[in-house]
Amino acid sequence: MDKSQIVTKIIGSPKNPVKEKGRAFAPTNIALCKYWGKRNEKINLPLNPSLSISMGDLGTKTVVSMSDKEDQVFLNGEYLDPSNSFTTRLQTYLDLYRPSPNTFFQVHTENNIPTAAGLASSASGFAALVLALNDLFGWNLEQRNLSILARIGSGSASRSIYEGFVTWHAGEREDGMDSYAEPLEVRWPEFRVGTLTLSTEQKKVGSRSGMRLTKETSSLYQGWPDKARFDFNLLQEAITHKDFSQLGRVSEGNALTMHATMIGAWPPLLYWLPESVAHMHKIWELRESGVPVYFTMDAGPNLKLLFLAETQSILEENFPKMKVVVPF
Ligand code: 2P0
Repeated sequence: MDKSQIVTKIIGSPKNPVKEKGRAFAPTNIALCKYWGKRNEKINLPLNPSLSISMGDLGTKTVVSMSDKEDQVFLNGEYLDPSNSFTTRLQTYLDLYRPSPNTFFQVHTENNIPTAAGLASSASGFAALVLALNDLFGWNLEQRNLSILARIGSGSASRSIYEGFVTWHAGEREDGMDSYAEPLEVRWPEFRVGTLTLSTEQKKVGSRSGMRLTKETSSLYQGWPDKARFDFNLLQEAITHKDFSQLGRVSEGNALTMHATMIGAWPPLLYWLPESVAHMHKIWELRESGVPVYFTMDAGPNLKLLFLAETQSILEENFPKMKVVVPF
């Protein structure tokens, strides 16, 4: 099954817009149980379930309309050259929704994620685009189908359709119709995520090729899907009972295990910088001294701290550059 067959299954054949402009916002998200490795690369089907927290009002706002000449993409108010890789990736995705081959789109997309924060924007970007298209074409799709359409743009975008804690089921079907995200009905207003930006350099190996390399060459990868399934269940339990230390332990262990699989790849994939490791030690020392703080890391050198409101001031003292996100 390819992307266009999935789109046809969900929206039927492409239709004309029902309004002039479609608008939407979607939050970015940080995984506590990571998505790492695909069972199908064409339609982004994961080998393991994942669980994330959406980052409140940090994310992407998108406005989409039709245009008669050519596709036009504006990022943060700036027109992008048609050869820009952001534009071409978007165009390939928009091909799935054109009412006819000579209809074009104008897309205005704005990220309020500080570009230096080390927070992925493809997740909120594809989720906001799908939600804006749903508005433009009047599809009135249920969220599960919106999540599937976002997933075929970028895996982690399936989770950015929702706020709060979100689970993404790996699914088993070849067409991926059982691989969608759903929100957990738990609000945790005291929950905090602190972002520590240690480097803003463009990474040499992106997530997409990093996942493939790890799956194909790391002998440690074998154990990953089972470990992730186990952590996924423990995290759901921790969230349901608001057990912060279980949430922190499992999230930190899950991130470190994912990184261990990458380090075991060949050529080795090590996203950490010396500063990343220095900050890990600092967090472990603080924890030893009784401060309940944990971290998670994605495909990059930056750390995201997990803590509760009651420890915010002590952590701000220890990490003056940390930016605090309040997800609820
Ligand atoms: C995650 N990451 O769960 C994991 C942890 C990076 C590390 O999802 O190929 O950009 O578009 O499906 O979603 C990044 O992968 O990859 C990612 P594609 P995506 O957040």
